[in-house]
Formats: sequence, C-alpha cells, structure tokens
Amino acid sequence: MAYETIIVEIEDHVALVKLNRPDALNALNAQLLTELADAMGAAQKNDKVRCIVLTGSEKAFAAGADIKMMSEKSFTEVFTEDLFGPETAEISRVRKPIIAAVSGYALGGGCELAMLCDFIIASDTAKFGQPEVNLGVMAGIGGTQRLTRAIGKAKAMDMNLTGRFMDAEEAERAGLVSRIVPAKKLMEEAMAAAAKIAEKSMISVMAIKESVNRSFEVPLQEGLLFERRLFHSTFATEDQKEGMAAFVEKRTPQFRDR
Ligand code: CO8
Repeated sequence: MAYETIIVEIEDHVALVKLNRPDALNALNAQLLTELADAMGAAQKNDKVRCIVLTGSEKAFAAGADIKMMSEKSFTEVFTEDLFGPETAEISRVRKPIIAAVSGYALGGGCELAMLCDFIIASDTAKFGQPEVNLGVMAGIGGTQRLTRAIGKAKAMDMNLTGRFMDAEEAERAGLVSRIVPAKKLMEEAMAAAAKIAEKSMISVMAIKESVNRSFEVPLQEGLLFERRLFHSTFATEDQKEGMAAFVEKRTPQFRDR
C-alpha cells in the first residue's frame, strides 16, 4: 500500500512511522488510521523490524480525531462503520514493541493513539489532553479506560471532564509517560531506546509485552501464573542458554530469536 498520510522508514531494525498531515496537526482521519494499521501490520510481518517508533511533528503528535471529518456524521454511520474500531484493534494486536515519541499536542484520539503504544517518551513540549468534552462528545479509543489505568481515577476524571491539558512534567509524575527529554533530543532518545530493545531476544521482548498487557485483563493471581509460565517457557529457548552463558562468561550475548 502506498501511503499519503504517514511516512515509514526502516533504519537498521527499527521501523520509524511518522504521522504526516501537517496542515491538520496530524488529526486522525479514516485514511490515516487505515494506513497506520497497514504499516503496523507490515512491520509486524517484516522479519527485519524488531521495534517500532511512532511519532508526529514537533508541533503535534496528533491533535485528535479529525473533527472536520466527523462533524457531519450521524449516529447510524459511526455505529455501523464502527468508527476507528477495526484500525485501532489492529494496532493493539501488534506483538512487537511500539514506542510513542510525543512532541507537542497529543489530544483526544492523539493521546489515545500514544496510549495504544507500549510506552511514551515525551519531549518537554508535549501536551496531553482529552478535550472531547468541549465538542459535546467524549473519548472513544481509550481516554476513559487506558488513561484511567495509567494515571488513576482522579486525574483521568479531571482530564476528561474539564478537557484541560497536562504538560510533560505532570504526565511523567502521573505515570503516563516513561521519560521526558528536551525536544531536540526526542528522536535520538526514542531511536536509541528502540535500538536497545532490538538487541534483545524477540522471544523475551514479545513475551514481556504480552505479559504486561495481560495484567490489565486478569486478576493478580491469574496474571502472576501467566507470567511465571511464560518465564518457565523461556527455558525452552536457545536465547535463554545464550543469555545466561554470556553473563557467566562475561561477554555480550548473541541472541538468535530461537
Ligand atoms: N481535527 C481536524 N483539524 C484539526 C484538528 C482536529 N482534531 N486539530 C487541529 N486541526 C486543524 C485546524 O482546524 C487548523 O486547520 P485550518 O488551518 O485549516 O483552520 C490546523 O489544524 C491548525 O490548527 P490551529 O490553527 O487550531 O492551531 P493552534 O496552534 O491555534 O491550536 C490546538 C492547536 C490547541 C491543538 C487546536 O488546533 C485544537 O484545539 N485542536 C482540536 C483538539 C481537539 O479537540 N481534539 C479532540 C478531537 S475529538 C477526538 O479526538 C475524538 C477521539 C475519539 C474518536 C473515537 C472513535 C471511536
């Protein structure tokens, strides 16, 4: 598929996916989400890709779902086409890690898209918000669900009910982002984090992603059992033998994803 609203570059083992609707501050429309889901699916299938970085522009990661596209839609339309449901579900099924590198606005669907990723590295200019309430609607891709799990009820209610923005420092304090870096260093930091992940055994990496995500779906004892069994299963891999041998022999492990 040829893309018009995103740019994909594969550098070493990292797929860098850049949202590219500068005139609309990367607002998410049907075309962009279809292309993004396609690119994520392709990255999942591409054996060269071991980690994905999703980013926007310096001014905006994404300023939300495209309000102009949605403004005339009826309930029947959004319900029957399940607006944004299939594409976002496809992105959430990607098993390789996805890092969101967020600069500027990450609002509404933009904040939700960042939360669909596995962790967020934010520039010091990042602003997060769920301002849908100002439009007479509400969040629809996780702004009341993933955000609540990430930052707790008090702040999630505050963000969703008042529509206020949260700066990078507050977002880091609240647990929404994993690190803040100066705007100029954002891509360098995100690509370095991706390169570090790309050095690991993909089996460990995918199992870790699956296990952390499982913690949101099941009670603690079930999650701990799931985690322990996955841990046990890593002992069936060559990479476990290699990783532990390398530690004992004081050398760098050579993982082969086996
Ligand atoms: N949709 C469409 N166009 C947008 C959007 C958007 N979300 N955000 C910005 N744009 C456009 C503007 O209309 C403008 O275009 P034009 O030049 O043609 O008028 C251009 O981008 C630049 O924007 P501004 O001139 O407004 O730039 P400012 O720097 O003055 O302001 C803001 C930046 C504060 C980010 C401002 O643009 C803004 O408030 N944007 C809207 C933010 C918003 O409300 N986001 C939530 C959208 S609703 C949503 O995300 C729902 C998600 C759930 C979907 C669920 C489906 C299941």
